[in-house]
Amino acid sequence: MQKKWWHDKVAYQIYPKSFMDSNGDGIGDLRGIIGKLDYLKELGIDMIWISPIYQSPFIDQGYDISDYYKIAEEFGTMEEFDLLLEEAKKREIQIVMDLVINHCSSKHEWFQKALDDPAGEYAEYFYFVKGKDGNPPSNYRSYFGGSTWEKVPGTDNYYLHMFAKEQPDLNWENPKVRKELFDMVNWWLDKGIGGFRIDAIINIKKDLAFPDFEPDGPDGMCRATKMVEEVDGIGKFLGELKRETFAKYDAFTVGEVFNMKEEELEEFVGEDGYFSTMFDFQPHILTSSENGWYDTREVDFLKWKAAIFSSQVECQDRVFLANIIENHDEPRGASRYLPEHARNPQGVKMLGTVSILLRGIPFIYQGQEIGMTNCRREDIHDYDDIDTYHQYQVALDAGLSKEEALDACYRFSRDNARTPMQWNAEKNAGFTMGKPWLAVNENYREINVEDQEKDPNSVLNYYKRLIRLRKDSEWKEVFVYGNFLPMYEKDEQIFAYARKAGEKTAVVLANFGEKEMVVELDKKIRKVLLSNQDKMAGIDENKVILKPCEVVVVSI
Ligand code: TEU
Ligand code: CA
Repeated sequence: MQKKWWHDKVAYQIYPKSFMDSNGDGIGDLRGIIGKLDYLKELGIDMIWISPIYQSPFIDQGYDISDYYKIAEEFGTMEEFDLLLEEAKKREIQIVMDLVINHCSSKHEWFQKALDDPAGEYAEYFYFVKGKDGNPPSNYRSYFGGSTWEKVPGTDNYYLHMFAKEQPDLNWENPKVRKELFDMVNWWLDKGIGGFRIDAIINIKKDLAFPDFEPDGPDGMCRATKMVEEVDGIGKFLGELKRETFAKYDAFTVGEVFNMKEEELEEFVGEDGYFSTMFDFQPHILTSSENGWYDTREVDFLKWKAAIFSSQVECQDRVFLANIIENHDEPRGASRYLPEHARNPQGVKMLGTVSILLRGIPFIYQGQEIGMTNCRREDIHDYDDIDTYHQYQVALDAGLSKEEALDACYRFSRDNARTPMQWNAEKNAGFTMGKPWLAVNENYREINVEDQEKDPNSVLNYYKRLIRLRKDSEWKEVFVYGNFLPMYEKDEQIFAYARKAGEKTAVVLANFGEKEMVVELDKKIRKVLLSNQDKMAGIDENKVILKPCEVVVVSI
């Protein structure tokens, strides 16, 4: 495999609104991030993906951009962004921006001009489509509920929005739109950013006939992703995007790709793929239900392990994945992938280990490194996220009680990952001197950076050792490029795999179960490379005793 500068990096996702507030307005900002670069450097981070910081009305928390060339005043100024870039470079940290080009904000001047003249050239920047007998052009349900079609005032046209009605989809069929977007991407790359995380990109290709599909819910509509899955031709757009932008800068790109056609994997992220890599979401979509969050299943350990193992085995000779436990759209891993008895610091260290030593670029989400958890709210109005309000209503419409609907939000709300970063045990977890835009998780007194920095056995200090092992000069080749070899696949407690390059083999052994286990290896154990125990239960020639929540990495 041709080596690339990003292959051996350890990445960290910052959700800027919740990371660190430097000016007391309760909203995280760029100066807050600058102040934490040393913390991230010490953690072992080489690359930071920052969720959108462009000008936005924040209907969808910045994923609705009203000016691609401006920094949202809530986060700071372009000068502060340039300072962030410079300070990151000094620490050999690459900055990766979030690229949201399937849609923009309805406040964007393109859309405002389109509304002013629905027959003019800017209407062509979007999908303005005639209704059918006074109804929307098709029966698609948006990601956030309701029709994907909104009336264009004063006309019998509708405009398409896969997400919120304040996020009109950009018309990629229009070469003027593609040129505007490519120019913008190159403008940011010229500033010296390392690359982009590419938002919701699978949605950019539409079936222009907008056919109806069999309804899949009580609202008589069909999920819009059905159209996305059925239509061909996205490659034309993505190939042009890469040629006209990323390829010119050797930029790193990581696709947020759901609903991709299996057979298109290499096209997307192979050697000459549209993107450098893409997130492996197989473990995350395992439990989701098309009916909604209320209908999701608990994680089944064997299925979860199988999902990770099959991604690793299927991809390792073909593409380079990016692995996550959580992100700004997903529940906290510590509250999702750990069985009840393992929801403790040892379990969190174990979960981090089995994920971060996989083949592929690890992306750590802010707060994951200290074991932040989901946050239970007493009332739906304690939530902010547009998708949470939508899913709460879906649960009520399905006949659940308010308590049950609220419990579904507790388990799946995107706000679980958006509670302020917990820096210390002071007021508002040290995130802000003001009133946080979203209330902190009350467990910040037990889970915070400051306390964990002082405790050699903390999750944070374990994560530092874990990342150091992954980057250790003796083991780097193994963990970055080494083969992935599944082990104990059918075992209902053990999560184990080997990583092998040349003559060097490391084995990861973890006990997710409630009983002590003896694990036998077919080779002699040479050395313990990492353990989450200050004293291991037992180890001899080719056997390891693993207590519940115990993880160990050995060389054989
Ligand atoms: O998410 C794209 C996406 O597929 C979402 O529908 C995601 O699956 C959902 O939010 C899970 O609840 C991206 C961003 O990550 C998300 O934050 C934005 O809301 C969305 O695009 C629109 O930009
Ligand atoms: Ca602020």
